[in-house]
Amino acid sequence: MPDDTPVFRPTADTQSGRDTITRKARQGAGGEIHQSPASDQYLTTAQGAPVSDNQNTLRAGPRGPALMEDFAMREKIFHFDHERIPERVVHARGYGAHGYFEVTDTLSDVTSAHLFQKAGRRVPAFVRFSTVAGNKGSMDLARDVRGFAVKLYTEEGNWDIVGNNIPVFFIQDPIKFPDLVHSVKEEPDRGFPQAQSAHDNFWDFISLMPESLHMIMWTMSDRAIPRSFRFMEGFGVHSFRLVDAGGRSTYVKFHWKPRQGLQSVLWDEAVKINGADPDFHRRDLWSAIESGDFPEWDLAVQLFDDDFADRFDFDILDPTKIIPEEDVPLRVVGKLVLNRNVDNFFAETEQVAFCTQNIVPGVDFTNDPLLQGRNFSYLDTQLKRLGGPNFTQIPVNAPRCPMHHFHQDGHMQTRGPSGRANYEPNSWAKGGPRADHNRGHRAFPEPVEGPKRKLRADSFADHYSQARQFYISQTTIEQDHIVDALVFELSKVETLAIRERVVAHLPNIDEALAQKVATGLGLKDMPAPHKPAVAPKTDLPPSAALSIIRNGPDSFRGRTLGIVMTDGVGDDLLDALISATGDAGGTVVLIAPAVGGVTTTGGKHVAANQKIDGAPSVLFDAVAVLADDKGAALLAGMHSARCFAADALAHGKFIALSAEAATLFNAGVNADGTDEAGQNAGIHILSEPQDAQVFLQDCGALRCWERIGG
Ligand code: HDD
Repeated sequence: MPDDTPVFRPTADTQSGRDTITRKARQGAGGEIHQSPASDQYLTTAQGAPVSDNQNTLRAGPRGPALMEDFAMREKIFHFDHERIPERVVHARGYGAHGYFEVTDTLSDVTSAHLFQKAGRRVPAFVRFSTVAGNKGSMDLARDVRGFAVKLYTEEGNWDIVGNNIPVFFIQDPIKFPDLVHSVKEEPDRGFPQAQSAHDNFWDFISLMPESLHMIMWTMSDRAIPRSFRFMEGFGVHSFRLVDAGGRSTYVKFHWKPRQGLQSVLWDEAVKINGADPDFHRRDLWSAIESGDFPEWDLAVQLFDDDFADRFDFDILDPTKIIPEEDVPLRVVGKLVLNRNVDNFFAETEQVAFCTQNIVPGVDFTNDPLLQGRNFSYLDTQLKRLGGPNFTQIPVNAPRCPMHHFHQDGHMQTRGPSGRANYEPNSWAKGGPRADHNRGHRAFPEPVEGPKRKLRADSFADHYSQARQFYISQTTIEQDHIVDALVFELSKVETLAIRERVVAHLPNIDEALAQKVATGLGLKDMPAPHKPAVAPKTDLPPSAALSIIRNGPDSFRGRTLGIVMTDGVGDDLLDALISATGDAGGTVVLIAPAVGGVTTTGGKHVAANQKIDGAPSVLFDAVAVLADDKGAALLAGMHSARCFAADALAHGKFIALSAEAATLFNAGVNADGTDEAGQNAGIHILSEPQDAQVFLQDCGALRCWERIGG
């Protein structure tokens, strides 16, 4: 094997103990290390008293009753009993990492925010990605929106951009949020389904809420089954304001663009990944960071003014609408890099508290009603989840800039300022702290008037035009996936009337879409179309930015090749494939019939990372099988190897094979790689080591659509 073998991403399970110790020792975060190589540590209670016996409870006689007096036993069980905190009411399952945000282009022309005054300014960041509907223990590849919550620890306080990987939302008014969430979560009588929108309650709600249809197009698209957190975009969703030192306001929408490109899995892959590795996304992020392959996103802004807002076809305060990049181009102003895994999942990822209300001077809210409702909900929910108002003192939540305020006491208070003054104004501490009009956050003084009424603006009434724009912006492959997703989801709906009500909305988006879904569901008659409040616009142009396939990766960087090898694998081919993958910035996972590894033709022993049963091809971006005749026959007799091959073929994976392994994949493959049946696009027979380079070039594309009929 070559010396410059690409780093194998350690699997969390096999590396945990050893790795954790060195990592913690290196970073020293929090100061405390559970497992220490030093031998002079002894076990204590939480009060610090040394413990004499951690195996046996204090007893009266060897077979007698346990004694309440055993304070060490009582403290241990008491603490264990209280280990859990409520999981997030939505976005319960998530994974976080640390990094930094660096300004690459100043925004001083539009905002007074200190951060954006100078290119090169860098602040620490913490990001938590999540699914929405599933509970904390649910699987990563649910068809769902992904949360993309960013906390920037700026010199003017914490700024949270609590976004999603989809730029619009289901509803326009926060009063509908509990209904939306109730409808998608488990049905209350039976307590299932878990982490799935494919059930009656969700689609019942959607069918009665036409404003959700644009978002539904996004959630039925491949956006809802990303390949990993690293390959997805993030959006602030709402229109915010940037405000300059002179008080001038500019509207802004925030976009996070992955430098890795966009990539999603197929639904059949998602279903199988959930079984093979329910932690697929969190493992991917952890492994990438652990191996030094730090994911990066550009922060891009769309800036616009009231003139544009007045001209635009839709209300810029409506969170169910995008502003196409063609209408307001993106301006890249910074980069986000995630370069450090958490030391303790609970302390950091679980306890991190994002609040949309956390903004900094120079940034302000708009009257987007959903945003205004969120500003209440997030602070409120942290109180419930984290148990008191002092959650801002938990290290992951604490600002990294100086803080001076008169809040005091409360549960779990760890801050104990001395002195007499705990109110303001006071005459004790003449120097302050005092509010500073020039430095502090000032709300943009937008004049507001109007009668108090519960109503929805007419400018929010068009629910279909942008749903249509999204649909026509997709490639044919992606449109087919939307049809398949709708058919799948609605086929799980037991009530015919609900299925029909959903289908009745679709002609307002696209006639052919409606027809295909109706056919897929086997509906006897096409239901009468739902009558929209406002006639949908049919002249909105497609936007290339909305397609994943048009914005996919341009190389194999950050992606993974799974190589199945058997005894008798050729040294040259194996080495060449590993080197070529490393050169392309990818990672190799070696798979063998036994995890102990194989012996090459050259007599070298090569250890495997995975046994074939535990490493189905759905876990990899591309695959290879290197075997001699005997190895190929062995694999052909293994169900797991046959499934590996069948799935790789069906999912359009790029495939590299030693000539002997070709039969496992496709009876039609000729050893010389010729393809009479036309089924072998994307399949490379490696004869010479240099063929590996050509293979890796092919792998730069998303997948081989040609073979699977895209
Ligand atoms: Fe929310 C969590 C994103 C609408 C109420 N939301 C939460 C998280 C993300 C979002 C990423 C997870 C944060 C984390 O990782 O800790 N939510 C959104 C986006 C929305 C949105 C992009 C629409 C544009 N959310 C929304 C509304 C409400 C909430 C309308 C309530 C009126 N969201 C919450 C919450 C959560 C939450 C209940 C649960 C856990 C938490 O806040 O910290 O307050």
